Amino acid sequence: MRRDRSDELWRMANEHFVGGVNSPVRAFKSVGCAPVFIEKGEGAYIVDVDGNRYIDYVCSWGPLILGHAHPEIVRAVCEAAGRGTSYGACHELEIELAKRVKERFPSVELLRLVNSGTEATMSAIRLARGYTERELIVKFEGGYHGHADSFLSKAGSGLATFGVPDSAGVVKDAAAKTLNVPYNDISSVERSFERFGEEIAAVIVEPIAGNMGVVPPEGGFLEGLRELCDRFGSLLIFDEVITGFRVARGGAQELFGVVPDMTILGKILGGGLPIGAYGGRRKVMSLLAPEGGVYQAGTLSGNPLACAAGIATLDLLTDELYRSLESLSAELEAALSASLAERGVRHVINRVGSMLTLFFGVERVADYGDARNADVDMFARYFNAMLERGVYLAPSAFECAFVSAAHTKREIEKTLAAHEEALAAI
Ligand code: KE4
Repeated sequence: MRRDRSDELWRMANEHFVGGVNSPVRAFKSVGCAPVFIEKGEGAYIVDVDGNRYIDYVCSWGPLILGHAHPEIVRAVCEAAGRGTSYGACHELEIELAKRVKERFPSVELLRLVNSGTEATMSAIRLARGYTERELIVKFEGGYHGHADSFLSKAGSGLATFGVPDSAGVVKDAAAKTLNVPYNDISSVERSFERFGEEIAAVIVEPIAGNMGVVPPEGGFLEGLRELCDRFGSLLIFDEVITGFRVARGGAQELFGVVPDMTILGKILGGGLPIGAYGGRRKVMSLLAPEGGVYQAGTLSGNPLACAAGIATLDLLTDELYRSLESLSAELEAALSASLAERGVRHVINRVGSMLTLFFGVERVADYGDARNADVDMFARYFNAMLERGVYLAPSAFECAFVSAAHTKREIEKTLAAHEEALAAI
């Protein structure tokens, strides 16, 4: 596969950006090759600057549930742009987007639009602390909620489960206010609440984990979080940046029937343009400025182009579209798994709807500890072999593959053919 132009751009990018990228995972470090530079996206495909076409299972890390350059979204964005790219003032499109969110997420009585998932989660944590007048946050090992200090905290050693910084530059206090517990382990959460319950402002959870690879909640886990938060007066925050509008019109909370106090949204909400949102019960949200004393603001919040793209996207997400996403994704999962089993390759595929992860070398992944036992070297070889054969997977073993509405049986067949050749080659 020719990569001359990508390699030339990679050299140039490294002169301008740290590590050549604007987000670390794009550097392809964990899969041991230089990234390809994308020229354009077309439906289920991306085309790189050397003219190589790939079936895209990254979909910009989730937002592109309708595929690349969907004509309806392009039209909506161009039309909005013709009326100006930003007002920094109230406008009707933000109301239209909010109505669509509330129709799908009845737990959201009021919301606030921001510009990224990180901005939404960090603001929601501040609001939860302001509302409860408590400081501790519970998150889950392997959960990712963006790069705010509170979340770059990992389980400390020793008895205390107080966090220690998981990144340079994070002050100890910020990390220490975060308790890290294993995902799907409700008894660990219960023990944390028994020790610190009166100090816990909120539990933040990916209701279906996507950032350790896909890890679905086991029976009773989300219900258990709801019960503990009710018992101790803490807030339950569902980070649905990935799962929102992905696994169902109303996200994981619709799928599992557990109602959080706050919901974080992003990705699909903006149809590929920069956006984030947090929302929930009126009683909680009303503490936000300008109504209440919890401050949060943003120059481009509610940007009209992002709202236009989001409205166009959500209006196209019909029940029929979810049914076809489910059947195509199930077909892909079954065929990949059958092929790997036939070859005696130890693996497990975790899937919910059109988000899935293939883990090599393990047979069950129910938390971060399990995920870390996966064979990441095998994944790196598989990633490169699939890339060579025109299939673009996430360049990390601990991410999701996404099927979009632009993928058809033809893309699945081509993916399976590439998969057979890749397995033979690695
Ligand atoms: P952003 O700040 O990247 O828009 O959103 C942060 C975030 C919050 N919550 C969840 C559940 C998320 O998955 C994310 C961001 N997702 C990663 C990939 N899994 C973004 C990709 C990247 O970091 O480049």
